[in-house]
Amino acid sequence: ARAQIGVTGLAVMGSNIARNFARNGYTVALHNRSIGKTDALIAEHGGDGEFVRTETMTEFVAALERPRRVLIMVQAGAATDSVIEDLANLMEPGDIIIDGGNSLYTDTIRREKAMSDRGLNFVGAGISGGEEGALNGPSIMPGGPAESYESLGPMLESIAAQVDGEPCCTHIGADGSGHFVKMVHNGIEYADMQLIGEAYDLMRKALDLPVADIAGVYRQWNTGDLDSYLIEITAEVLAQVDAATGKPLVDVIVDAAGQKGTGRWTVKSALDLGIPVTGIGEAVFARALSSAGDQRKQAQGLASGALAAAPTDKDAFVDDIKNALYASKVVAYAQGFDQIKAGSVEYGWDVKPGDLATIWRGGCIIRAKFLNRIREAYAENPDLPSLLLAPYFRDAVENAVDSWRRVVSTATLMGIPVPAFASSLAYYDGLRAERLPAALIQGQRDFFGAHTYRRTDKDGSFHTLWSGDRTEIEA
Ligand code: NBP
Repeated sequence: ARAQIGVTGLAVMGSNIARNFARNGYTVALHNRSIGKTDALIAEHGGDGEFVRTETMTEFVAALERPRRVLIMVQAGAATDSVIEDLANLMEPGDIIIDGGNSLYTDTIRREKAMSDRGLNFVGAGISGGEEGALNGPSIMPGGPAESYESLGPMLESIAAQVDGEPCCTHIGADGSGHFVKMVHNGIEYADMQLIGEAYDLMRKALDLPVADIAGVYRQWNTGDLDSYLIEITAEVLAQVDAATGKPLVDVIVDAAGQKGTGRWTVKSALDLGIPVTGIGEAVFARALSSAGDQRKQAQGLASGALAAAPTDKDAFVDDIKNALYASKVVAYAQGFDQIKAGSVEYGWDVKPGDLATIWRGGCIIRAKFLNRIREAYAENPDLPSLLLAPYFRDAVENAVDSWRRVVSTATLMGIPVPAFASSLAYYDGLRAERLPAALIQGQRDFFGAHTYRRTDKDGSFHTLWSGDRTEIEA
């Protein structure tokens, strides 16, 4: 037994993380359901460090020093359950099973309980950064028992991305917390991608800019406040020319966005927690609409109306779009952090939002300069009621708000869909409104269902006798 860590599941993610461990000086036991991937990894990258080739689960477990540490990187769902069961049958109390797949956090809560009943430590770890991150430094969000982080933490921190000398990995909280925050991270990623997409669509349809110029705009934005991985890759995708047709690649890609489920999970969880994640919700729905091919085809003749002319000052409107993107992005993060706060209270995790901003600065898909500002905001006030109320973001959004309104109104008048820009602005306006039409809704609810309402001028619950003499009674 000489390996310090084992990795089972050697598809793209697992093999790259195994190589990352090996490159950091750890001896890594390798296992995969079918031996081909194990052998391919050793043949192609055996020189990265010390690997122990194993064929069976029994051999694999026997190759590990104690307490054993095994990282599972197989398909989420039933495959993960079956691998956990196989491992648990061979492991001994104190050993650590880490699930690094994109598991649903409620599955992680269930698995952690089952494993702790058997004396094993179970760590659900969210890992972001795709294959490149897995190899060179991902952002890692491990949950599970705090004790297990003592032996595991230093190893994970050493393979994680590093920003300003700090690892993009920290213990998040008990059981499903790591996978929960990874899920919301992915939800924010959906919103960010949708917002970037809407900005692109406006530059094409409202301003008629050539795709190559739009690539240049993103490249330029990437030098300022919007500096982020997603903006950077957007410029690269837009600059790509299709070899077969000579057109921009983006013009030959079918405009139907796929999804694997983490965005949808985020919205479902937010609905249960009662947290409005409107930006993420719009992003998930926009992908669904994009994929409704037949409906879209049949709806193409629907009239748009013809109310507005395109903006005449293109440069000024590009600037407006940039500001609208920034403000909407702040809303998406504010909503995502609200959801994390609510999940943390619901499940008793004590997640620190500032820690997340810190470990999301590198390695992961939503890495951005902007996260430094979020980190500072929570350092200043850990109990921030909303990210929108942190002085820095408050100023930034207030400075952007005129642009934001011009963008949403221009898009609306021109018939260009901007669901995420528009819903983020509506959320901002709803949040800052002194009075909301919810008072009327309470009246309606009381009318048809005697649901009662509270009054602004005295305590208690009240009901109006709507079908009687319409006097008010205390309920
Ligand atoms: P996949 O999600 O494509 O899974 C392939 C691996 O699962 C192979 O090693 C396969 O073994 C194994 N496997 C399957 Br499928 N069913 C199994 C079973 N019943 N028992 C044992 N092994 C089984 O791999 P991936 O894209 O590398 O992702 C791994 C995990 O990381 C997933 O949970 C994914 O959601 C997550 N993740 C992926 C990314 C990404 O960018 N791709 C990013 C972050 C997280 P075989 O070789 O024998 O078929």
